[in-house]
Amino acid sequence: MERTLILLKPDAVQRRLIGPILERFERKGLKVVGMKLMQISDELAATHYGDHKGKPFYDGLVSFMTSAPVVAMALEGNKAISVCRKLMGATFGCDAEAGTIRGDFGISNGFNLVHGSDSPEAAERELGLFFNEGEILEYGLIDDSWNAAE
Ligand code: DAT
Ligand code: MG
Repeated sequence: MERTLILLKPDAVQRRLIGPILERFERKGLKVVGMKLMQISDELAATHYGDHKGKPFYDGLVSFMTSAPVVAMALEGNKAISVCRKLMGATFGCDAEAGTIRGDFGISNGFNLVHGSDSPEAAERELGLFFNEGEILEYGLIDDSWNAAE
């Protein structure tokens, strides 16, 4: 089982797409183990996207991410990190395949609706940035036992 950090970015919230996007992850079989609406600080956005510091789009990215609330989610499942990246699609909406979140809901490069951790190391770091102790819950779902029998 893996956990990953998913953010529904300000464009997703502003466009009232929280429900349709969350549905993509839920119906695939991912389990929501943490979720909150957050107005993030410049500092948190800068730390989260620290690897991109110095790139031409960085300042715009930080101001976009702090422009309105985001929904932060911790999702759990079998290969959750790569499964979520596949559901999201390629970075730019114009390149993302139809059937993916970015491919179905947008065409922009930067306003691409959703963030997902890209490695186990990133997931651990990013979950720690967005969730405090006790905000990620452990609970059972009936199909956990079915998965265990696979
Ligand atoms: P991803 O979000 O697919 O992991 P990334 O980590 O390379 O992509 O970039 C982080 C975000 O920065 C991305 O979701 C959108 C924005 N971004 C990346 N490259 C960009 C570019 N060339 N122009 C505008 N925004 C860009
Ligand atoms: Mg990335």
